[in-house]
Amino acid sequence: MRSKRFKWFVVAVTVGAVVALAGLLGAALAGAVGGGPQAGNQSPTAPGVRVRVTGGGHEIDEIRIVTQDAQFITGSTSYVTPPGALITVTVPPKSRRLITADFTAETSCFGGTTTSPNWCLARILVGRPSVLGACLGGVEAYPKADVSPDTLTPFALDSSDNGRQTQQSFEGHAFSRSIVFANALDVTQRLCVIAQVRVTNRLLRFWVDDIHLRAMTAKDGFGLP
Ligand SMILES: [Ca+2]
Ligand SMILES: [Ca+2]
Repeated sequence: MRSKRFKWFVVAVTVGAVVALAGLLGAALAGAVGGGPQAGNQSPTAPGVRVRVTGGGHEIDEIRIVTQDAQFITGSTSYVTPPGALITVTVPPKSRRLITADFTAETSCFGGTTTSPNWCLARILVGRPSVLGACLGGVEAYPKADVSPDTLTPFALDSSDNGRQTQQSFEGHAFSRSIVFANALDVTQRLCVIAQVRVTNRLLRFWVDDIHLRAMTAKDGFGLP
């Protein structure tokens, strides 16, 4: 026959397990009903992750696509827009739209030096289209890797592996960015979405070819301020 001490041990373990399970369930519910991260909040999380921004939208309102199959090559250390990597979307009066953009291309990041950084960078901006076809006053969409407080970590779409790669190091690469725009005006506003690229030193070259840029808007955008 089992001793009383053993029975109390079994009771204590059972109660402990129930309490732990209740705690886990409570934490999950708290997250579900608002105890967790909120849409649009920026909160420091684990070391190495500086800013987390969340957001979204409801049904898709617009999808705009541009493709470009001519190669583009640059050695610019300032951001430049590959020909054709521009798209426009609209935001109706008194409304908020999630604008989300996806970029994919064949790239080659080659040359450079034997010391870091030898990166080929990319970003997506949302701005105002000009009559001459430019995109003015662009704001970087999230994650704002290029203006992040986590300095020295811009977004490398490609790399030359410290000068070891050649022009023949063609690779398919892609990235996505999102932002919410609130139109407080009584008229529809047109916005431009552009992809831009640059290199981190003048000995590097960035080849970009066969671009597919897609921008979508979704109604009732939230977060991603
Ligand atoms: Ca091509
Ligand atoms: Ca590469």
